[in-house]
Amino acid sequence: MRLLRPSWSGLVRGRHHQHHRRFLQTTTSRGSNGEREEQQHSKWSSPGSRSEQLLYAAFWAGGLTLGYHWLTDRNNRVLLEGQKVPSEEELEATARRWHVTIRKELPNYRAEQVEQHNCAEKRIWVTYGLGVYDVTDFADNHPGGDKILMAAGSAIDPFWAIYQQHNTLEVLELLEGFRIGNLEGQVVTNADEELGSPWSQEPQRHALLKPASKRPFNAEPPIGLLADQFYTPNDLFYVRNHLPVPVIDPEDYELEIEGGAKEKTLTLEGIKALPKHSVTAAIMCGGNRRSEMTKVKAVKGLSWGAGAVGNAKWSGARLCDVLREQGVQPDESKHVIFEGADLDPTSHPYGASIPLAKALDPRGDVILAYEMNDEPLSRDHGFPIRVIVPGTVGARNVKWLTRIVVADKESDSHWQQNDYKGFSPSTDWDTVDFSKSDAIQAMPVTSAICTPQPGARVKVDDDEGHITVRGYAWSGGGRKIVRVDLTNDEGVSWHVAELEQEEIPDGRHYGWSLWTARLPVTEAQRKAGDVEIWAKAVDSAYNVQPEKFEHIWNLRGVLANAYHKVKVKIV
Ligand SMILES: Nc1nc2c(c(=O)[nH]1)N[C@H]1C(S)=C(S)[C@@H](COP(=O)(O)O)O[C@H]1N2
Ligand SMILES: [Mo]
Repeated sequence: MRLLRPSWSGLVRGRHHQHHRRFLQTTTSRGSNGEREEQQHSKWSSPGSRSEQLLYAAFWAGGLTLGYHWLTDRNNRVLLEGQKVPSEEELEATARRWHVTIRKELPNYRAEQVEQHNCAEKRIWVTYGLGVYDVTDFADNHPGGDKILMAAGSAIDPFWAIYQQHNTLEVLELLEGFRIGNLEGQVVTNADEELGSPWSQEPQRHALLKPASKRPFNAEPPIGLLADQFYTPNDLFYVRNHLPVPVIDPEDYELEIEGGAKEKTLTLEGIKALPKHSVTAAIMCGGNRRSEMTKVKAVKGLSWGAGAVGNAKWSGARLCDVLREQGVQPDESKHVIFEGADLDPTSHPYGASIPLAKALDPRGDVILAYEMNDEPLSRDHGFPIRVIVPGTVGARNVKWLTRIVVADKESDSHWQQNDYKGFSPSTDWDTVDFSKSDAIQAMPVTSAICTPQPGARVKVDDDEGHITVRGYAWSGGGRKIVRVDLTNDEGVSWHVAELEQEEIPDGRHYGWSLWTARLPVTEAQRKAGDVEIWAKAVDSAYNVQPEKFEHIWNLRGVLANAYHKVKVKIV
């Protein structure tokens, strides 16, 4: 199969100047709003130790996926000695300038010279922009530090180009402390669009999708629009990419299937020739509403509002049909692993898995989708094929699906093993053991108020003294929403919303429910002007949202399903 993939996988292995140059060219347009936002949402109470910072830097410089999550939100500051405490802006400006600044007091090195320093014995050098850095101590100080060898003797820019979350002020500052020279004969241009940059082939996006991070692209629509339509318009559907979007020629597309009696490869036409099945399913990111949880205490991860969810009609072939045809037998202990065409810098594809039981269950409605709301999938949403696992956390709905494996074990991907798991509020980054928690599959019940928006000036309906509130509710595992309760007096009185939902039996109810509630506003509230509205949904198992985030807080900020609370002004 010939897949046109963004081309860093070769670059990682390569050690040539050509590559240096290409890497360099991606550096000038860094510093997007996304990471600034992340920093704002993530004040850590105490700065880490120096060695901790080195550890993070080692991970980062190696482009290790595990590391980038750790690094993302560290807001610790490393001040160079003798420096007075500068303002945030000054620091930012300085840090951003460093890698494009020639430091005259330091020697110049050619790329070939840097290349020699590719192991601890010869010292480990890397370049970033115009800077040459000796990062040997990063590698020495931590067992995982050997990951830095991937960048040893070459540029770390491509890692940043892919995981731009690393491109934080504190890391820039830390790195500059290891600067030993300038890279000779390099021109820094802004050529992200240049062929060969992993980001040169990103699709156009709707202007209303507000990025939480630009590279990889992660964005949600304005929440105020979310409850306008039962089916979220495709181009406003949130996008959650961990890597650059792969370019796939539908003619060349092939899906490998391993498991059962035979191995098989399906073409796009082959998949389309199978019986077509449609399912309405909401897809929700495990990090949806993280920005509310992080207010209790900082968590690591993209700062999603309540818009990392959308509802669509998905159409394609049923996975159970495909697996049965292969002769796959039910086995409660097995898993189905999915791989995408998007590769990380170590050439590992995005991957995730689900229990085989879910995949084989006709009522599980797992499909190999090629249509979203009756249109071909867009590139951002997984063109030409993605797996839809209704009722299951977004992360398992693998896009750009290229491989399905029936296996004895779960996917060993980072995203299955070391991410998208819940923990106790008392678990911190020193005590966390990802192997001890189950991977999130079915999502818990949640809801959000879409209108009015926080801070909105809401007019009271004159005749009846009500305000109108609208939003969405959803629960995982096919559990239908049975009720949404609202209060504007901190739970003294509750008002049941009217639901708009599909008539699908419980257990197989995968779409979201939109709801509308009319809340009476008292004279006192009118006078005071401020009202806080709370929403909580109840699913068919009578599971209900927890009241507050304090008791469900977890270090990755997933499963953020406490009551949604919105303060508005009554006018
Ligand atoms: N191949 C691939 N599949 C993927 C991802 C990815 O980065 N690569 N992100 C996952 C996550 S975490 C989510 S929440 C959903 C988002 O789907 P969407 O972008 O279509 O909304 O896709 C999932 N599938
Ligand atoms: Mo996600």
